[in-house]
Amino acid sequence: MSKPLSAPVPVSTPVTAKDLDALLHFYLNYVAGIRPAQASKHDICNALSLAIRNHLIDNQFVTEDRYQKADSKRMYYLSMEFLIGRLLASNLHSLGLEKLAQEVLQKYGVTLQDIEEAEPDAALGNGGLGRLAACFLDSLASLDMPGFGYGINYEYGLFKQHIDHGYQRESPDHWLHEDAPWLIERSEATCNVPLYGHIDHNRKCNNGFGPWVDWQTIVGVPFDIPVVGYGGRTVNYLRLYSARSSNEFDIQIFNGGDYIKAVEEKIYSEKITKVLYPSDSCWGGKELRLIQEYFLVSCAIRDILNRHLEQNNSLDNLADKTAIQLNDTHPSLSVAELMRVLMDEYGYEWKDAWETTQACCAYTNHTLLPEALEKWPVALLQHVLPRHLELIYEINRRFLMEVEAFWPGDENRQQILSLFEESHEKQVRMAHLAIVGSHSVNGVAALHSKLVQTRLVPDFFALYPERFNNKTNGVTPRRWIVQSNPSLTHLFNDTIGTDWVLDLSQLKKLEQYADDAAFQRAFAQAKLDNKERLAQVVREQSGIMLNPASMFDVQVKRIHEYKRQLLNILRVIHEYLRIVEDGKTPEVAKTCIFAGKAAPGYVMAKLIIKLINSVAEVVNHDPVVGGMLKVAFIPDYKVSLAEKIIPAANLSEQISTAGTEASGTGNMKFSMNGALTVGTLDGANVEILEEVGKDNIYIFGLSTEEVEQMRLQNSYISKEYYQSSPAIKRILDSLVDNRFCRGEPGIFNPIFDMLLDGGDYFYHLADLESYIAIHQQIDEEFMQEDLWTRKAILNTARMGKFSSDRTILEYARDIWGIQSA
Ligand code: 26V
Repeated sequence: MSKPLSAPVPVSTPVTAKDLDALLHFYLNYVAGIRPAQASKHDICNALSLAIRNHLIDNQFVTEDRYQKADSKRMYYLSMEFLIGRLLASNLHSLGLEKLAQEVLQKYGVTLQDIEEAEPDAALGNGGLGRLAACFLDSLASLDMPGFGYGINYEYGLFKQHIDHGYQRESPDHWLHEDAPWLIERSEATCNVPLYGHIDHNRKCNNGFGPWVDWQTIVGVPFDIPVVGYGGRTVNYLRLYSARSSNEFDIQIFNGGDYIKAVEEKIYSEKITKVLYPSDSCWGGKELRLIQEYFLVSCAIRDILNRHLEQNNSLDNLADKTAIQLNDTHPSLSVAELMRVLMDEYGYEWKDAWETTQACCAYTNHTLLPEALEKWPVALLQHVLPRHLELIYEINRRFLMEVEAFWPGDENRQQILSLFEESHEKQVRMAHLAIVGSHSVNGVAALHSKLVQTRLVPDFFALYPERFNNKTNGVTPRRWIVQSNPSLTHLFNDTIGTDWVLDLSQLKKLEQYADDAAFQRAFAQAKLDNKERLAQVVREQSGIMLNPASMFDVQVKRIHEYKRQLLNILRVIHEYLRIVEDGKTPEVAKTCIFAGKAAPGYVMAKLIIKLINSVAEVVNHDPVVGGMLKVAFIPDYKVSLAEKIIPAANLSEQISTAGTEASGTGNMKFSMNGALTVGTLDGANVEILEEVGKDNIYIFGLSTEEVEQMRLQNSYISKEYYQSSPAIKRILDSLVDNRFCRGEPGIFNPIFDMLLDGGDYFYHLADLESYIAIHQQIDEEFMQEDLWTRKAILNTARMGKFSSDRTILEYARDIWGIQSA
């Protein structure tokens, strides 16, 4: 973390090439202590970022003055993950400083692109949930809205992935080791986080509870990343907290003479923000993760209240001026923390504290998978946060009285709805806490929101129907078109002007060019440029050769059984066997591209990666295939890689089992960039179908209702598909006949067994035949170039709905009550 120098700099805000040049020189020479002539790309990247940062800081002050003058209501987005990726390119673009930077860098003999590529990704998230948070921050700032991110300043982001003999290997991503020029330390806003201790039941405070005593303190130090909106007018911030040990605490022990213990305590405290937890196939119940969540909540609530009190006399009007959005249940301790602070520290009565808490908080659900729903053991909460547990008991007691009034004498309902689950180990259901403590509960796509209401928590929906709503996800067109796809951006700008960047519905105007031969040619050329660019990157980074003339058929996302990368590779095996065993000559040359990380403890997901790599090894070297079918697993998927892969895709694979993918946002990015989707009726695919029309998307497979019916009736028997379909039998047998497991006999048996004897929980075999069939149709249509390009153009033109600007406007209107200022 580099601290900005307090000595005067030549000019604060670079507006001419001369200014920028002087600043760059200053940061290289006097801050980094490097002769500019000897600076590496990394050094230049840092210096340039620091120079640009001055601009952001100036604009941030102006923005804050504007919000204060307007006495704006503010929204705080609490999230354990912000997957922001690289910032130099997007910040330069938002400020309109790209040309200037290019000009100045000539002197250093490097291009702006070289320098942008030297920036490490900030990988402070696992996947969709964290990337959504980053897109939302971009939209909030671009819409001039007072919305701010609160998260954790992990020292290690999501692990780096290497592929070793086809197996995933993980290594740490120590991104903060390198200088982090975008982080601005705000030590003046440091806060104390209490942990452990106990309740003294022998005493009573004014609020009727015994005091929480003997707690230990961890210190939260905030670091701000400026978030600039498109055009540069608004600069909000993302505030990330690092944990430090408390000085008082250390001094006490030091004075006691126990030096080693003091150092141990310090190490323990700092451990809290060391590492991002990879989302696993199931919850671990890990104490450190609970402490991380509380650490974020405690720091954020403290900061929010302090900010409020800087502008207001009391907390009485907190809810008029504050919205707190809980990104999934991870920050849902906010409900208990806000109650605690309002009552224990500010003396509010339960009723007023509760009204304020509910009016401030709102909760977004991002998953229906039972294993991903957070539950914390009561014993653990009792140990770490005794006061919060006591408050949760009281919240539950009062809530169950409401349930009793609504459904008198219905003990079953009480059990279903209770915040506590009485299993072998008593647990708190964090989703229930979030729902009870919020005025709004939303899902992230129309289908998902409906399933939240009908399947996940139907009794809560019956009790509080007005609380539930949908906010279909979106993505920022600034990063996902303008920045990642310059070729297409130029074509759009030349054809319909530039207004679409802040109003994506304008892309509709492209529809009239769908049949225009010149436009089609230019559109197809942009796609080819992107494919060549990707081929070059992949060749340089991992030595894999891609043929840009082939169809790029792409599935990139976290590796998970429900996302069904396995279905995809089974289909690839089928196409391979058709060539080598049935003598079929493929009509379309195809490259099947995969990328994504598996959680380190998720054995099946890691085996699927190995299978993909093993199939690649065989298919890519089989002379009979003659290069007509290729498989490529691109290692270390991350935001900056997505920016290169997505614009290069012809076909986007969105093939989760219906009813399992809450929304998906990759699906939106692909379609905007002119890829056609092959997908199930799941998540936001349903709405993409509505927008682009059934002729411009390839839908296959079981519907949510069909899957549900089959589950209820226990009528899905995967073995029957194996026995009745020769094609399926042949594919599955190839997993165990050592065709793909050279040198490691039997390694894929667990996949074979899971599919046939393990019940195939995600219904791979039920959808395999229709998936194979639709790929046949896709191949035929891909050969008709004009037809394909027309469909691709219509995809792009009709994706206006999926801008995160639209999503944020809906949240602002329906949930937060915030306005542009
Ligand atoms: C679970 C866990 C469990 C272990 C500890 C770390 C951790 C972190 C996250 C999660 C659950 C993540 C849920 C999630 O990422 N949902 C995704 O949200 C996207 C944005 O709404 C949505 O597009 C995806 O469909 C959905 O899977």
